[in-house]
Order: sequence, then structure tokens, then C-alpha cells
Amino acid sequence: MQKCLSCSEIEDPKMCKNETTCAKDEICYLHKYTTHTKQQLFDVGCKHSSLCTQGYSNILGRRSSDGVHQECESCCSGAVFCNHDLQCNHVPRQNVSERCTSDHQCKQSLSCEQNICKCVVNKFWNGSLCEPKKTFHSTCSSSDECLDTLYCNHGYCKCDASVDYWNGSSCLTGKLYNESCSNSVKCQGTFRCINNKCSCLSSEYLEGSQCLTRKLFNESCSNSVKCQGTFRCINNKCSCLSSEYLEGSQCLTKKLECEDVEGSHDGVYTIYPGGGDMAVTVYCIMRQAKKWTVIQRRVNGSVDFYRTWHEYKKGFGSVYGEYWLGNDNINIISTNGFHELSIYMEQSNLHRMANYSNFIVDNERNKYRLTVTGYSGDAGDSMNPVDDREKSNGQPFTTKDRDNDDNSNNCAVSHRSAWWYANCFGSELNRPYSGSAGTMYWVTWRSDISKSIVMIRRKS
Ligand SMILES: [Ca+2]
Repeated sequence: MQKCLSCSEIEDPKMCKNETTCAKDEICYLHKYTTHTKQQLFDVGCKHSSLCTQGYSNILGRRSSDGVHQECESCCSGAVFCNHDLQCNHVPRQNVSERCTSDHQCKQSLSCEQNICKCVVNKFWNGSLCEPKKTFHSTCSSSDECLDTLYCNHGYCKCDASVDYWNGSSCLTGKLYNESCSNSVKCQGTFRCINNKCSCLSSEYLEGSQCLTRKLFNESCSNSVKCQGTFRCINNKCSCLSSEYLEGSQCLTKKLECEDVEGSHDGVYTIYPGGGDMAVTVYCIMRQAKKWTVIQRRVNGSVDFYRTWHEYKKGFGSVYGEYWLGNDNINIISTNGFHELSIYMEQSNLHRMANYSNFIVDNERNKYRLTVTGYSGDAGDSMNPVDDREKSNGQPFTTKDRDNDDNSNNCAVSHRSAWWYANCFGSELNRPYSGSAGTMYWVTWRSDISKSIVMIRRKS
């Protein structure tokens, strides 16, 4: 049997001095109540034990003073005077999500809704009590913690990013593609507000309802819209047209010869003769809106010009110094549109020009046969000299290993050169730079030329 303090209408249970011995089936209780004058008072004493240990709600006790049933704060058993030190066994209270029939059965701050202990609207259970739900961009660990319409996304309360935006108090459905907008936040998903319309960036394309980044060079594609910048979708890859080449991250139209180059300064440029895949570096000379492709240049004798058919076919030397562009390239360029030829020659600070309004070099099968007519200039027409046996015009090309000239010997061998020879004279700008075999020769000017630049240009 338990002994309990037994007092009524006291302000502090600890002040109770009266003691009573409970009946066999009774235990101690503590009862707190509020009077009509708002005063808080306590009763302590014995109660029937079943009222304390069974049932889930606070037990009801009868106050001896006025006979009204009241709720008890707590009950205890097993310890003598347990209501004296207030170390009582509390009535079991239902936790969040557990079943209930009334609010009293649920733990503090929970309420019983649809027979389940829950926090009220706009509050969530933090593990020990209900607290207000969190607003946009507060930290969270689950969506329960976030206000209605918000989701816990990567630790923050957010709107459904694919369709919604936060207007300050709730998530609203964002604007669709092409709908008007005032800023990008109001556009759905990946759309941005551009010129007051929900759109994709210029580096993106629209697929379904989202903006995707356009593809880079060589990435797979289904149409050109999906390719970045100047790329086109060719054979399901973002590429350049065959008339273009890749420079950095864009396709540029191939320069077929210097005439197509945008630069205005003399120098080395890259061209694609005939628009082919082969990039060729070449020296360009820019003169008063005319842009010349240099096919031969000799200035200091640093390069040997006594070479084979194959070497003349492919070209040799350095575009930064002396070189021969190559008969294949000269053929391709000169047959791509109508071309003019200009030859600059220098000796002892004197210089002369020989210009021709028509210039064609045929292909290898036709031995790179030369057509050069329409002379003007001050060096004289050594390509078509008075002595018809010395002409270069109409002649095939001759090298030391391929004799196509009209002479009984090989002019290329006897003059250690290579040229469009007839009978070994006339024009010979590939002769040795200096030495016993002679120097560069132009029959209508002189035979000791020390510098030459042979260049061609497509006529508009
Ligand atoms: Ca011969």
C-alpha cells in the first residue's frame, strides 16, 4: 500500500503536509486546475490505480471540494510519497502518427485528426514537438518540414523546379515557352526570360519542354538546329560543310587562294586549293585590292631548285623564304576561275614586271602544260619571245627526270633547272641562283636576275 500526500486547493504540491495511506488498489495522483479567477491550484492524494495505468488520456479525478470531475496531471505508483517529489509515472501519451480518439490522447502540441496524432496545419513534428513549417529556401531534411507546395530538394525547401517558381508566399506554375515574362524565375524549368518571352539561350535549342545545350563539333545530332554556332548536322555529326573548314569552334568558308583571304597584309596564310580537304600554306601579296598567291619566290639562293618531277609536283622550300608552290596546286588554283599572272624580277636595285592577263597550268596527265597570254609590263614578253622556239606558252613542264621539251637534250638537265621549256631559252626563273651554270634568265630583260616573285590571282 502506498502513502501519498493529500491536499486540496494548494498553490504548490510541495507545500502539502498532510499524508494519507491509500487503499490497496489506489496510487498517488497530482491534479492541476485553474479556478474561475485564473488562479492555478493543485490537488494531491490517492486515486484508483486503474484510472492511472490503463487508458491513454489523462485520468479524471473527482475533486473532493466541489465534487466536479477534473483532469489529473499525472499519477504514480511504487514509491512512497511519490507525489511529494513529483517523480511520477506519467500516463502514456500517444506519439505523432499514432492512433487517437481525442487530442488528450496525443502528446503535447499534437492534435488528433482522423484518429491520428498530428501537428496542426502549417506545423511539422520536429521529433519532440510541432513547430511552424519552413518557408522557401530554408534548410530541411524532408518535405514535411516545408510549407505547402514546397519540396525539400537537396536540403532546401523549394518549388518543383521543373514547372514552378516562388512568388513570395507559394509556388506558382511557371510560364511556358514563348509566354511573356518579366524575369527568368517566372519561366518554367530551363527557360530564361529573354526579351520578355520565356525562351532558350542562343547556345541552346528547344527539345520538348526544355532547353538543351547545342552540340559541339563531332557530337552526334539529328538536325542542324542542335549544333552550335556555324556547325551543321551532316551524317548525324555536327560538322562543317565541305566548302568550309574548322577554325577554333566555328566553320569558315575555305579560302581557295589568296584572293579569298580577308587579311590586308603580306604574309603566310592557309588556303584550300579547289576547296579540297588539303590545307596549304602560301605567301600572299596584297596590293591595292588585288591579292596575289605566290607560286614561286627566290630571294637569296637558300633553296635548291634543281629538283625532280615529283618534287615540282608537290612543291618544296619554305613559304617564309624561297619556294615552289607545287604544280598540282598551281594547276588546281589556275583552273578554278580565270587567272592572271604577275612576275616581279630584280637585279642591282632595278626591277621589272611582266604581267599576263591569262594564266593556266594544265593537270599532270597533260604534263602541266602552260597557257600564258595577254602580256603587259616593262620586262618584255619572254614567255612568248619573237623566236618562237624559245616560247614557254603552250609548252609542257620539263624536269631533270622528265624530258618534255623540244630540244634533242633535256633543257632541265643542261640548265640545271625545271621549266616549261621549248628549246632551253626564253624564260628560266628556276635556274641555279648563282654559279657557273648561270643565273635566272628573262630573255627580254637580262640573264643575271637575283630575285623573282611569280604570283597568280583569280580575276573577278
Ligand atoms: Ca628534249
